[in-house]
Amino acid sequence: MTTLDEIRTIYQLPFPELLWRAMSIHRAHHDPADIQRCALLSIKTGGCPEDCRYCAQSAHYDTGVAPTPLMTVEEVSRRAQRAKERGATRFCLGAAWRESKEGAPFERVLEMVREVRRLGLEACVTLGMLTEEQAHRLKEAGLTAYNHNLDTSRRHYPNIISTRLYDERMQTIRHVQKAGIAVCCGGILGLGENEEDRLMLLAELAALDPPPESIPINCLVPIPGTPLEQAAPVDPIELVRLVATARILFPRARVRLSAGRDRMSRELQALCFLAGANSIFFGDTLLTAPNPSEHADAEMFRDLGLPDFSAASS
Ligand code: SAM
Ligand code: DTB
Ligand code: SF4
Repeated sequence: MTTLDEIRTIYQLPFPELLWRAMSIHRAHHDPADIQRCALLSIKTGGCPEDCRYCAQSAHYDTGVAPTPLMTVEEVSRRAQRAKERGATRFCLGAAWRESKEGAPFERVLEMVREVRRLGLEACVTLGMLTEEQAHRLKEAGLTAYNHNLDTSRRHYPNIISTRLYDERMQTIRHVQKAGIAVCCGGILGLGENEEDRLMLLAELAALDPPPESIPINCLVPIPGTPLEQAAPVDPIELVRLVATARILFPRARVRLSAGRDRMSRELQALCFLAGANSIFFGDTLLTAPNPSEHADAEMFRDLGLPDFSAASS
């Protein structure tokens, strides 16, 4: 197991050394030109009972996000086909739930997963807390990965969310692992945490067995109406250091440069890809917040000489 001291030593290496190590490990395990494109769809937006202080969808804050009912399987199918045509290989479905519902809504989500798999896409869902039984049923439906973020360090967590415990997150992750589904688990930078908190989050991820298959690194998208609307932006060099450290600690994982790319320069994103980020969300919106336009991403990929984005721009 990697200790916090070891993680800190890596993170604090001189920048060129850190980047070189991350690049070497990246190349040993991946084609560095292969950046996974994930499409993201909110299948049930807003009205969430949790009080996550960063979230546009929490019912505790007045963010102007109108709650919607659960989407139909037909609509999900249409969106997934469109995403596939634009070069997505993974389709991610998000629901603003505290825990996954039983009965008809859950059956519908299972059907959505089957449909996404039928289209030949990887399927990932994020539905809040899951029971062991629900995890098994998702596995049977063909689910590729379950996204459940730890968000921040255990000690900073209560400052961000008061309606659930870190250990409840851990328990859902265990249920997912037990069902044989890959875990997608990461966090958010810019929640008022310090460097140590970020490294502690990486240590929590490193203690998972098996390690996460993918690690989303989100930068806070500040949402007007939430307690974190005025949070300071993440320092770009700190972001690159964290991506590089994650790459070194998790050689095989997809490190996903997730929310917040709309406020990043192309140069910063390019540095993140050098440091080992090899997955993005693409499409004009994330769940509720803006993402770079498909056109801007296609252009960036073309300029970086990264393959296969041409279909998206035509
Ligand atoms: N309700 C489920 C849950 O919380 O697990 C699934 C949906 S939730 C929106 C998925 C993840 O999106 C959160 O765990 C958080 O890491 C990320 N997220 C939400 N709002 C964000 C924001 N404003 N900026 C960056 N990341 C955000
Ligand atoms: C993840 O780590 N980031 C995505 C996905 N998993 C579900 C969500 C980002 C949400 C950004 C805020 C919004 O769109 O409301
Ligand atoms: Fe609800 Fe998820 Fe948003 Fe928290 S992050 S308020 S659980 S939708």
